[in-house]
Order: sequence, then structure tokens, then C-alpha cells
Amino acid sequence: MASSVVYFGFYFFLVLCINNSCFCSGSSKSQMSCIESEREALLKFKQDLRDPSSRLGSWADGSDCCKWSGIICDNVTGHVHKLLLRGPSHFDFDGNYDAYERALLGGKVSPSLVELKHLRRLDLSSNDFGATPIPEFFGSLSSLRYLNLSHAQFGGVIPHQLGNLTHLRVLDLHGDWRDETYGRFGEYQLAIYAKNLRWLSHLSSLQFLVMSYVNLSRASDWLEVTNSLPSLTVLHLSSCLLNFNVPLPYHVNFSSLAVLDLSFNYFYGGSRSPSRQGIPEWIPNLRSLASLDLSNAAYGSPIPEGIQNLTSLVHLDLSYNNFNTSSIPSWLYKMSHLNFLNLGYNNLGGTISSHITNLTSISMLDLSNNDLEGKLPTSMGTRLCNLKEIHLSGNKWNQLISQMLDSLSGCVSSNLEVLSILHGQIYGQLTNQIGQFKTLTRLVLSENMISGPIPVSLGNLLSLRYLSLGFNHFNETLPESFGQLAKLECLDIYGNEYMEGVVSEAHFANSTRLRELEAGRTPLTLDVRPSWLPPFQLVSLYMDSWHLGPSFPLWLRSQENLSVLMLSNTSLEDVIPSWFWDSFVFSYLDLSHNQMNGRIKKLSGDSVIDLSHNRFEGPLPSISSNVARLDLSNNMFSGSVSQFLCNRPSEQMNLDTLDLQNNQLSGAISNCW
Ligand SMILES: *[C@@H]1O[C@H](CO)[C@@H](O)[C@H](O)[C@H]1NC(C)=O
Ligand SMILES: *[C@@H]1O[C@H](CO)[C@@H](O)[C@H](O)[C@H]1NC(C)=O
Ligand SMILES: *[C@@H]1O[C@H](CO)[C@@H](O)[C@H](O)[C@H]1NC(C)=O
Ligand SMILES: *[C@@H]1O[C@H](CO)[C@@H](O)[C@H](O)[C@H]1NC(C)=O
Ligand SMILES: *[C@@H]1O[C@H](CO)[C@@H](O)[C@H](O)[C@H]1NC(C)=O
Ligand SMILES: *[C@@H]1O[C@H](CO)[C@@H](O)[C@H](O)[C@H]1NC(C)=O
Ligand SMILES: *[C@@H]1O[C@H](CO)[C@@H](O)[C@H](O)[C@H]1NC(C)=O
Ligand SMILES: *[C@@H]1O[C@H](CO)[C@@H](O)[C@H](O)[C@H]1NC(C)=O
Ligand SMILES: *[C@@H]1O[C@H](CO)[C@@H](O)[C@H](O)[C@H]1NC(C)=O
Ligand SMILES: *[C@@H]1O[C@H](CO)[C@@H](O)[C@H](O)[C@H]1NC(C)=O
Ligand SMILES: *[C@@H]1O[C@H](CO)[C@@H](O)[C@H](O)[C@H]1NC(C)=O
Ligand SMILES: CC(=O)N[C@H]1CO[C@H](CO)[C@@H](O)[C@@H]1O
Repeated sequence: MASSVVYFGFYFFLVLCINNSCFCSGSSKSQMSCIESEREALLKFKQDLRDPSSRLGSWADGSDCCKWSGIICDNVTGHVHKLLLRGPSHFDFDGNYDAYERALLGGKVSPSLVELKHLRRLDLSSNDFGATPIPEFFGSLSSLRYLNLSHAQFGGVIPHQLGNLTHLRVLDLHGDWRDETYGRFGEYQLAIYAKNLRWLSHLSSLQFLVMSYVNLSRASDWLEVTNSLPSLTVLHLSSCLLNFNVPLPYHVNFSSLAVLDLSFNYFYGGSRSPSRQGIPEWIPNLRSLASLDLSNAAYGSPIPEGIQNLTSLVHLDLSYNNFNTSSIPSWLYKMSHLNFLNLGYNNLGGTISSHITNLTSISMLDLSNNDLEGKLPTSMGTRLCNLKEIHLSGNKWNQLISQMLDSLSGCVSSNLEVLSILHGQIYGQLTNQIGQFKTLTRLVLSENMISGPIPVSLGNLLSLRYLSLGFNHFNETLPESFGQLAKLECLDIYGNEYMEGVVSEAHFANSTRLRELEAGRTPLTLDVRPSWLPPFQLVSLYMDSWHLGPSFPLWLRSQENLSVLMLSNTSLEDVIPSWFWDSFVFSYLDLSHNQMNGRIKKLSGDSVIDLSHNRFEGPLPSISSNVARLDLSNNMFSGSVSQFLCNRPSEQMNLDTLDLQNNQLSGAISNCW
């Protein structure tokens, strides 16, 4: 009764207001309050939830529930229309897992939600409901248009009551792997499953369906039911253990399907051996498809020719299938409408035909990890003007790098953002022509045989964020033009054993975003002032085999977030400064093969530490319980071993490898070990 009074008062007020275009603010506040019974239902719902980070802090008794976070009311009737409690992505927490877990909602979903009779949109995705079942009463939220329970860590069988949500347009039930539960063969288990999909056939308004990572191995009606949904446009059934040996409907036509994802279905769980059933013969019937993902779905079969009949296709992913076809089939070159083509990891051999230049719409082309060889067709660079990303890694090109870049020069070189040729058997010198590719954000040429100096023109690639040139035969030093790469986050020149010469402060003049410097096993010399304050804040630094010594590099003190430090064999002849152990919590520390000396009191917070082959002396340091691997061998530590080993008998140590050989230690190894 109370609620209907509010309803009418609110209604008249608003109509009046719209006409005067005053809308609902200021003095109108009291009349805006939500419907009493719905507020009570929401408070009950909150009470049963676990919310360690107080995401629902604004949900306070006595206040207008339409203003609470995550709630949207209808602005005419005042009924709660949307309940949007999507959790965060762990990417937002930059490795701080505790903070991430605290930000997830959990606990019990209260049936009081049924009171929200006008709820159209419910999003509880990306939370952690701890493998509890999806509540059956969701089936009573009969106004729902949108239900998103994706990655919410529900478990068990999907309740058939969802079949009563006949207005649903969007249903996202993307599942999760179940923690620490393994199947008969030790494989991970999926947390949610369905024995059949009969209930789904009632949802005739459904347009968008995601059931990826739901175990559908026993749902032999999956094809019949999904095919019969008249409005379905998007269907994601990745990693569902789908059975394709099911009764075929009379005619599979999925009348309005535009996006179909059947990836990772023959491969996981169920049958232990790769299937050779190939791609189902009904796929070529789906003439309206714009996007088809069959990655990891047809292991070892021939490449399915019927795909050429899908003339609306713009996105095609056929990666990870190890097709037994010997080369790229010629019909693929005719699919000129393709914008995205992934043929990675497929054993395809032979050369690339010049007909590839007919794919004039292509923006992302992945041919990595096949057996392709020979030259790229020369006209690629002038014809494929939409190309933004090309992946050519893991093939046997046996080409000069300059020839590959020639083939890509033209309109391609002025648009390309990603060029990746890792481990591609390319050689010769990288010349200044690379400077044409000004839009590159990611350049990967590592694990090849490229020789000569690194060209100065690389400094022109001002958009570059990721540069990987490791394990090549580059010589000479880095060009100073690297100091211009203000967007660079990761630089990898690891393992270029022919490089030599000086790297100075100027090489990092604008490196404000650099986080990873992987330059180990590259015998360069760093020449910077002791008081240098680098513009970057590194997370990992590999400089092993550089000439850094004899003094300890004091500029490291400015690196607040350093977690990996590799300074082995860097001619250091110094004591470790006192601030060093207090400033850092390393996950990896290697100072071995130097002439470092002095005493060490305490090794704290670190997990892998190698201080071997130095001249450290005095008693063995105390170590924190986090240390997992410790190498103090070949030093001049002295004193009692049992003192070190028996230091804190009550504490659980994580140590799994300890090397103390070649020191001047004494005493017996006692029982506390
Ligand atoms: C009510 O909501 C609709 C849709 O959200 C919006 O377009 C409209 O402007 C709103 N009206 C008022 C009075 O706020
Ligand atoms: C469901 O929520 C997830 C995030 O939790 C989002 O990535 C996904 O796109 C949503 N699904 C739909 C169909 O909107
Ligand atoms: C719909 O709800 C009714 C009554 O609650 C129930 O008997 C029926 O099984 C439900 N339908 C589906 C498809 O679950
Ligand atoms: C999927 O469900 C089947 C049948 O219940 C079960 O045998 C299998 O272990 C499950 N597989 C996974 C990966 O969850
Ligand atoms: C799909 O197949 C069914 C059954 O044969 C047929 O009734 C329907 O008209 C077909 N729809 C389209 C769009 O071809
Ligand atoms: C492709 O379409 C052609 C003509 O429309 C048809 O003859 C052929 O059988 C189709 N191929 C496949 C594999 O469906
Ligand atoms: C590929 O597999 C198919 C089906 O198993 C077989 O008929 C064909 O001979 C194989 N082709 C090659 C090149 O191995
Ligand atoms: C590519 O286009 C050219 C010119 O339009 C045409 O002659 C050739 O047949 C096409 N190649 C393929 C494989 O369709
Ligand atoms: C670097 O390598 C190039 C090509 O292999 C060679 O011509 C040049 O002499 C080398 N430079 C030095 C300083 O060794
Ligand atoms: C560093 O960047 C600034 C501003 O972007 C620019 O003016 C300066 O020339 C750059 N310095 C070097 C060494 O590239
Ligand atoms: C170190 O990392 C933390 C957490 O990612 C970040 O908030 C902080 O700004 C970083 N410090 C520096 C100096 O970059
Ligand atoms: C007072 C006022 O603005 N009245 C208007 C309300 O809206 C109707 C229809 O849009 C107009 O005809 C009135 O003049």
C-alpha cells in the first residue's frame, strides 16, 4: 500500500516537471525516494553478501535506494530497474592480489531479490560466490532482459528455472575452472554444467548467449536448442567439451547468427586423444556469419573448405589446429572481405602466394608458428593498406631482414602497429629502413641471426612501447637515439654477445615509462654519474655481464619497485650499501660472480637469492622465511652452520635449495635441520 502511494505522488510530480523542464532535483528529493519494499529487499540482499571492501557502503537504511551505487531506478515509476554489481578485473590491481580479492562480492544471494519485480538488468559478474549454485529463484525475476553471471564463481548445475525468463535478450553464464578439483585424469574441472539445454529453448527473445567454460559434455541437445532460437545473433561456446556427434536438426541454419565461437572444444578433458572429426559440415550453411572462431577445435583435420562459402565473414580464427593441409589453401586468398585472419600454429608449409594481396581489407594477419618459407610477396606493402598487425614468428623464412621490410614498405609501413618475427630464421643487417615504420608500438625481432649495429633510425619510432631484439648477432653499442623513445616500456636486447661499447645517461634521456630492461649477457659498459637519477622506475633489470663496477651502482636506490635484479658478472668490487636490503623486496636477486665483499646481516623478504662467487665474509646472514633458493657458495663466510640453520626453530621455512659450499664454515649440522 505504502509503495503505491509513493508511486502516484512521484508520477504526477514528474509529468509536471518534464513539461517545465525542471526535472527532478532540489526540493523534489523527498519524493524521489525508491519504493519501500524494494529498499527493504535490497538491504536484506546486502546483509547476506560478503563485501570486505565496502563496495555497498552507500547502501544505508533510510536513504533513497535509487541513489545507491549499482542501482538504477526507472525515472517514471521509481522501481529498481537495474542492479549492476559487476566486480573489478584483476588487471586493475597491478599484481596486488589481496586487494583484488577484497574487492569481490561473495556470500549468499538472498531470495529477497524476487521482490524486485521490475528488474530488467542484473549483473553480478566477476565476483566470487565460492562455487555456490546459481540461485533457482533467478527464474522468478520475470522482467529480466539482461542477466550477466559471467566469471562469478558459481558452481553446479544451471537451474532450469532460468527457462522462465522469456524476455531475456542477453544471457552470459561464462564459467570458471573449479579450484583444486581434478577429474579422473588429473585435469581441471569446470565449475558449472548443464545436463541438457531444454530450458533454454523457451528463451525466444535471446540474442546474445555466452556459455563458454560451462561443461556441456552431456548436453546432447545443445545444437538442436541453440539452432532453434530465432533471434540468436551471438553464440559463445568456447571450452564446453561439446559433443559434435549429436543428432543433427533437420536443417542447421541459425537464421540470424553473426558471431559463432566454438573454440577449444575437441581438445580439453573428455576424450584424451585429439579428435579428427574435423569441422562440422553444417558450418558452411551459416551464411550470415561475420565472425567465426574455430581455434583449437579441429586438431589434425584438413582445413575446412566450406568456410569459403561464408561470404559475410570478416573475422576468422583457425589457429591451433595443426591442420594436416600442407599449405595455405588458395581459396583463402579469395576471402577479400576478411579483416582478421589467424592461421597461427597450424603446420602450414610452402610459400605465401602473391594472391595474398587480394586480402585488401585485412588489418590483423597471424601466420606465426607454421612451416612457411621464402619471400613475402613484394606487393604486400603497397596493397594491404589496412594492415595494422602482422605476426610472422616461428617460420623458416630464411630471408634477409631487409627483404622482409622491403616487402612491407609502402602504405603498410605507414600504418603498421605490430610487427612480430620472433624465431623466424632471418638474418642480415637491420638498416635505417626500419625508421619508416613510424606507427609501430610493438616490434619483435628476437631469436634470429640479425647482425651489424642497431640502426639509429629506431629512435624515430616514437610510438614504440615494446621492443625486443634479444638473441641476435647485433654488434656495437645502442644508438643514443634510444633516448627519444619516450613511450618505451620494455626493452629487450638480452643475449647479444657481440655488442660492446658505452651506454650513457643520454641513452635514457626520455625513458620515463621504461619498466623492464632486459639486457643481460650483452657485454656493454654503463657510464653514468654516481649521482644519476634515472627518469624511469624499473620493475626488472637484467644487466648481467655488463661492465658496471667497481663501485656498486648507487642509482639503483631510486628504483622503488624493483623486483628482479640480475647483476651477475658485472665486475663489482664493493660492499653492499646499507640501504640496499631495506629498500627492496626482490623476487629474484643475482649478484654472483663479482668481487663484492663485507658482511651481510640479514636477507629479507626475497625468494631467490644468488650471492655466490664473491668475497663476502663474517657469519652467515639470517634469512627470512620467504627465501626459497639461496646460494652463498664460494665466499668467505665463517662461523657456525648450526647457528644459521637453527636460528628460528619455530618458524616454517620455505627454503628448498641451499648451497653453502666453499666457505670457511664450522660446526656440526644439528638436528633442527
Ligand atoms: C528517463 O530515463 C530515460 C532513459 O534512461 C532518459 O532518456 C530520460 O531523459 C529520463 N527522463 C527524465 C525525466 O530524467
Ligand atoms: C558480462 O560481464 C563481463 C565482465 O564481468 C563482461 O566482460 C561481458 O562483456 C559481459 N557480458 C555481456 C554479454 O555483456
Ligand atoms: C517456470 O516456473 C514454473 C513455476 O515456477 C515451473 O514449474 C517451471 O518448471 C518453470 N519453467 C522452466 C522452463 O523452468
Ligand atoms: C564434464 O562433465 C563430465 C560429465 O559429468 C565429467 O565426467 C567431466 O569430468 C567434466 N569435465 C570437466 C573438464 O569439467
Ligand atoms: C531454418 O530452417 C527451418 C527448418 O527447416 C526453416 O523452417 C526456416 O525457415 C529456416 N530459416 C532460414 C532463415 O533459412
Ligand atoms: C559452397 O557453395 C557452393 C555453391 O553455392 C556449393 O555448390 C558447395 O557445395 C558449397 N560448399 C560447401 C562445402 O558447402
Ligand atoms: C588429412 O586427414 C584426412 C582425414 O583424416 C585424410 O583423409 C587426408 O589424407 C589427410 N591429409 C594429409 C595431407 O595428411
Ligand atoms: C586476386 O585478384 C586478381 C586481380 O583482381 C585476380 O586476377 C586473381 O584471380 C585474384 N586471386 C584470387 C586467388 O582470387
Ligand atoms: C658489425 O657487424 C657488421 C656486419 O656483420 C660488420 O660489417 C662490422 O664491421 C661490425 N662492426 C664491428 C665494430 O665489429
Ligand atoms: C625528450 O622529449 C621532449 C618532449 O617530448 C623533447 O622536447 C626532447 O627533445 C626529447 N629529448 C630527447 C633526447 O629525445
Ligand atoms: C610502485 O608501484 C606502485 C604499485 O603499482 C605504484 O603505485 C607506485 O606509483 C610505484 N612507484 C613508482 C615510484 O613508480
Ligand atoms: C506549460 C507548458 O510548457 N506546457 C506544455 C506541456 O507540453 C505540451 C506538449 O509537449 C505543450 O503543448 C504544452 O504547451
